[in-house]
Amino acid sequence: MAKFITIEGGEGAGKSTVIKTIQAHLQKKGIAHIITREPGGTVLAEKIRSLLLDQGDEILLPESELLLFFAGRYQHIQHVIKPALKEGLWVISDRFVDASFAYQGAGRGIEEARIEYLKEWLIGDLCPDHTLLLDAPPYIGLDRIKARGALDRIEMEKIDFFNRVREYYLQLADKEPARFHIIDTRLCLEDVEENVQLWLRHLE
Ligand code: Z5A
Repeated sequence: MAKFITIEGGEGAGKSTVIKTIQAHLQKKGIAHIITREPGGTVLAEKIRSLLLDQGDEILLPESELLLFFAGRYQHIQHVIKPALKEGLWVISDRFVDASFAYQGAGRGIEEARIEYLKEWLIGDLCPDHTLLLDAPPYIGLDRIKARGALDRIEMEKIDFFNRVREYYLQLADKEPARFHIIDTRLCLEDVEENVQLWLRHLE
């Protein structure tokens, strides 16, 4: 049966790296799937991604930021996620709505009830079957992405912002243990990959 799997975590936690491991595993097992991401996932939502991540001349206000994430997400759900699940494909998404609660809620301070309202309205009962949370103290991920090149608009936030995001994710994982699986990405790449493989075997 089709599964909807999301990958969450802080900046540079290793989501892209882990998704390659998941993709290789699904290909080996002959499981039909798509890999997608938020913000993004459709032509229009990728344009919204640029609005969200590029450094612009005008300050993007937290509420506008939240609404842009949800606008892209709605396109993504209707045009990509739901059709793929309906076709029986597994959907692996690099981030989904948990990120709005973590970043715009805990990070920016937008009231959770407002995000919950958008979630109920636009997402309804679509919920990931499994969420892999890649966890490491923010300074580790930030050092990794700094080594990779220039930072985007959100990556330029202060460390306190990322600490609140991390704390939120860990609390959510604690509240929903059946959906979440946490992988410690302080470990070296080989150990992270081995832990991802173990988790994948457990999913089948
Ligand atoms: N955002 C939001 O605010 N609200 C929302 O609703 C949504 C998103 C959906 C873009 O997301 C931004 O949007 C993001 C959250 C916000 N904020 N920021 N900043 P994104 O997912 O596209 O971007 P990201 O979180 O910054 O991901 P990233 O930079 O692409 O990182 P990653 O995919 O998690 O990591 P990676 O590319 O796999 O690894 C980074 C580097 O570290 C790379 O050189 C790896 O080789 C290295 N690495 C990875 N793992 C290891 C280990 N274990 N050891 C050593 N080195 C490692």
